[in-house]
Formats: sequence, C-alpha cells, structure tokens
Amino acid sequence: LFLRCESTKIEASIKINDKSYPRDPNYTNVTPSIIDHVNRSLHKKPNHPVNILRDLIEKKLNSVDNSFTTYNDFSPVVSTFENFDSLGFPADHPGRSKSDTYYINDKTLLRTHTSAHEMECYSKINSTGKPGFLISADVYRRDEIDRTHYPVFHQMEGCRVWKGRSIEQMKQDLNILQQHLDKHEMNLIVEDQSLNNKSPSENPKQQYMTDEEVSLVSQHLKRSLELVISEVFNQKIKSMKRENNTTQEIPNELKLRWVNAYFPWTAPSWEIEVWWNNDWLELCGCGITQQQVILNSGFEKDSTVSWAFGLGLDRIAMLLFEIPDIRLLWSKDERFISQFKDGEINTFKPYSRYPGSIRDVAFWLPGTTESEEIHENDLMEIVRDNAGPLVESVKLIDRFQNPKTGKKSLCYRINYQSMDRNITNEEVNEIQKNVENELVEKYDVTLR
Ligand code: FA5
Ligand code: MG
Repeated sequence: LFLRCESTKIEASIKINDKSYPRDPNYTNVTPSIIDHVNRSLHKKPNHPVNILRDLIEKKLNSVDNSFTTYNDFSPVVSTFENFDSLGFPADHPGRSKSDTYYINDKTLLRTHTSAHEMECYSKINSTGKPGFLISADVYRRDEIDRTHYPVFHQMEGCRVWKGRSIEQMKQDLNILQQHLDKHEMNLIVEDQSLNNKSPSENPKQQYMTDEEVSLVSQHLKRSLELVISEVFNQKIKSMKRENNTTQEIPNELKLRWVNAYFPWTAPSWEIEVWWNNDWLELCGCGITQQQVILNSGFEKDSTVSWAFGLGLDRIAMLLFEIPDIRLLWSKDERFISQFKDGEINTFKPYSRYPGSIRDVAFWLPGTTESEEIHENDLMEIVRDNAGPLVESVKLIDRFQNPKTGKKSLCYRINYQSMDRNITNEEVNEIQKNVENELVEKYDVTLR
C-alpha cells in the first residue's frame, strides 16, 4: 500500500522543457507518457518519413514563388486563447472538452492543431518580408487507440496573405501557380463538389470581401494544395515504378475531390480528399481566413485577405511509405529507422511482428444514468498511461444492461503488442492488473 501511494503521489506542478506549470485538479489531464513525446520532433528528425514529407511539401510550395517563411520549432505548450479563442471557437465547442484535449491547467494545454500559431505568425508577416508561412509541429489529441490513431501526430499549417487586397497581384500570383500545375507530370482529375452549392448560405463568404476576391483567393488556395498533392503522389508513383512493387496497382491518374467543410476561423471552408487504395482519404482542411483572426494579429480592418490550410502529415506518410501501424513512426528500432533516407520515398519492408497478447476487462458501471458512464477516451488514457507503446488497440466488444437493475456492464478487449520486442505474459498481466485497479479507484466500477 505504501509503495502504491508513493508511486501515485501527485506533484503540485508539471514540468515541461524546464518550465513549471501549476496543476489544476479540475483541468489537468496530461500524463507523463504524453509529456515524454514533447521533444521527439519527428518532423525534424533526419531520415524520418514525417520529416521527408514535410521537406517535400515545403520545397514544392516554395518552388513557385518562394513566398513562405517556415516555422518548425514552436513549443507544443500554448494558451487556451491561442488554441481556441483567437480563432473564434465558441465557448461550448466540443474541441475544448477535457475528453478531447490534454490540459496542463485551465489556461494552458498541449496544442490540438497547428492553427494555434496562426495569430503569432500573421502578426510577424510584415517583418519577414514574405506574404506566407508554413508551420509544422506535433499536435496532441485524446483519442481512440488503433492502427491509425495515436495521441500525438503532426500537422502543417499554411497561410498566404494579400495585404492591400490588390486584384492585380492576386491574378498574377494565380497565373504563376497555374503555370506550375500545367507543367506538372501528374495526370490530375479534380472534382469540386463545393461548386454545386445549392444555396450560398451552405458555405458563406465573408461580408467584407468581394465575389472576385473570394474567387481568386480560393482558386489560389485550391491550386496550391492540388500542386502539393500532385507532387507528393507523383513521387509515390515514381517510387512504385522504380521498386516494381506488384502488390498494389500503379495508378496512371490521380483523383481529388473538394467538399464543403466548416471551421470557426475560415469562411468559406473546404476539405480535400484523395482517391487511393479504393477509398477517399481526407488530407486537409482549409478556407479563407476569417477577418477576426487577422484583426487579432494586429492588421487594420478590411486591409487584408488570406487563405489557410491545415494538413495531417502522419496518415499521408503512412500511405506513401506503406507503414501499416502509426506507432511504427515512433519506433526507435534500427530495423525501422534505418529504412528511410531524406529526399526519398520508398516502401517500408515489414520485419517480423512480435506476437500480441489479448486481455479483456469487463466491469459494471457504478450507476445507471448517462452521467455515470465513463467517457471512452478516459478509459483509453488509463490503458495508454499504464501500457505506453505496448498497446496496439482497445475496442468495446460487449455492452449489456441488466433489465431488472438497469445496471450497465462493459467489456473492452485490449491487444498488447510491441513494435520493438517480445513482451512476456507476466509483464502483460502486471499492466492489466494496474489498468483494472485504476479503473476501480478512479471510476468506482465493479470488475466482473
Ligand atoms: C484541423 O485540425 C484544422 N486546424 C485544419 C485547418 C487549418 C482548417 C486551417 C482550416 C484552416 P482537422 O481536425 O480536420 O482540422 O485535422 C486536419 C487534418 O489532420 C485532417 O485532415 C487529417 O489529415 C489530420 N488528422 C486529424 N486527426 C488525426 C489523427 N487522429 N491522426 C492523424 N491525422 C489526423
Ligand atoms: Mg476533419
């Protein structure tokens, strides 16, 4: 008992990169295993797939007119103002909830997206001498556990500004971009579903902008992303041909689709999806930046228009390098990290997987009402905190309500498996026991 108390002793503050932040019992939900990821910086790690992809995109975008400053070193610790308020998130937006976000305390959190730095970078635009910027960074979200979800992943934010709103400048910039697209080797088929808007209120423009501006700026945004995606997938197709990999059919064209979207800080807003392996994959959210963000960054009213995008790097990297499990990106195993080289896309060669070990945990919830349920992300966090990189997936496999008592029972199946080594039965039993104990202690459940 004494040992257990010692090991769960709660410090009054949290240290991240030598800075201390006070805990808040009502907010703090960041755990040591999450804080361990803060300095891994896969997007800057030489010869790492996420770094290779970031570099490829930065180079392609700057090959057009060298208009983007790059920021790759921002700390993940940001204020709620930067992550949410500066962007116009309403007070009750679900993204703010403790079940989705890692809070350090009530005013400080681990950024959930690179948009948290838009305000700061917009405000530096004048001093950089470039009309755009790209921000790449690790982002943190409490989420489910499976092969495509990990609580830390990477995004690239891109923004491009027209100060003074010169229509001539916009036309000229769009022209240069179009020339680059025209001479690109990739055979692109683009369907823009957002152009079939039944009513403009579905995805409205901002009052202060003219229709012509909206048209030019949104074309510049869409063509920029189409160029980047063409480049990335062209590299992939070239590597498939070079490797003569017969497991996948080599496409001779690339299908993209634009759909309407909603973000609190852009209007209109879109998402772009790519057709790959017989499925549409969402790559990126984007839109025309709401004036409130630009005003928060110190620009004068009605002086400026801008576009913004936010692109997820990990899923694209998994697809390009054919990496089957997102946890591999975090592997320190030589057999993983020695396979990649800066500037090159190649297919990951799987090495033998270590055997997994399955355990079920079944329990009665303490009460019968909705409010006495456990949020699934809280359960995920307990498993993650105890198992670290040894958990492959957690799935609800059974849910049962006793018709007489109204009591609810849940059963979750946990697959323990390491990317890097064999794990023993004793080790798994120990972790499983700790998970069960923590569930009982924190949520007063009755194990079955
Ligand atoms: C955002 O995070 C917005 N900040 C994007 C944005 C920026 C919109 C600027 C408008 C203007 P979203 O939550 O959809 O949006 O995430 C953006 C991209 O990150 C997704 O398209 C996806 O590629 C990737 N992504 C999202 N969640 C995950 C996850 N759990 N694991 C891996 N990639 C993810
Ligand atoms: Mg989305």
